[in-house]
Amino acid sequence: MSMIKKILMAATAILFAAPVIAGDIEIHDAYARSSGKMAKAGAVFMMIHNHTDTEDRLLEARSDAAKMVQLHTHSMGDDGVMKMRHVHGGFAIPEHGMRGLKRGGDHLMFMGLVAPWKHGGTIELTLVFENAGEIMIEVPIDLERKAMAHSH
Ligand SMILES: [Cu+2]
Repeated sequence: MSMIKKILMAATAILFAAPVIAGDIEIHDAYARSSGKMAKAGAVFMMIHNHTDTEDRLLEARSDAAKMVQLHTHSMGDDGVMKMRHVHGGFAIPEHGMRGLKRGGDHLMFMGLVAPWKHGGTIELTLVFENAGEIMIEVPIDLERKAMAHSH
C-alpha cells in the first residue's frame, strides 16, 4: 500500500470515528470543538439514535477532559439574543427516532478544560442514559468542522 493511502486512511479514522452501538442506542458523527488554543470551554456534538420501542433519555455526560460537563441548549432570551441554557431534565431520544446534538442547538458543554483541545486528538466521554445505562465513547477533536457539515 502506498504511503499516501496509509496517511489518508489514518486521517479518515481520526475524523470519522466509527459509530458506537451499545445495545439499541447508536451514536455517530460525534465530534468535539473549542474556539482556539486558549479556550477554557468546549462543546461536543453527535447524532443519537434510539432503536428501541421506548423513549430513552440522556441524563448526563461525564469526562475527565473538563472540570464539569453539562447538557446545554440554545434558546431565545428576552432580549432576542440566543443564549445557552443548562438543561436539567436530560435530552429525550424518541423511540425509533434520533436526536441530533448540533451547533446552535443541543450540545454537551465542557467547562474548565483540563488541557487545550488539539485538532486530531480525542477525548473520552461517558454518556449516561436512563434506559441504556452508561456508554463510553471516544470523541475526535475536530476544530475545522463547519457548522453546516452535518450530513443529516
Ligand atoms: Cu453550552
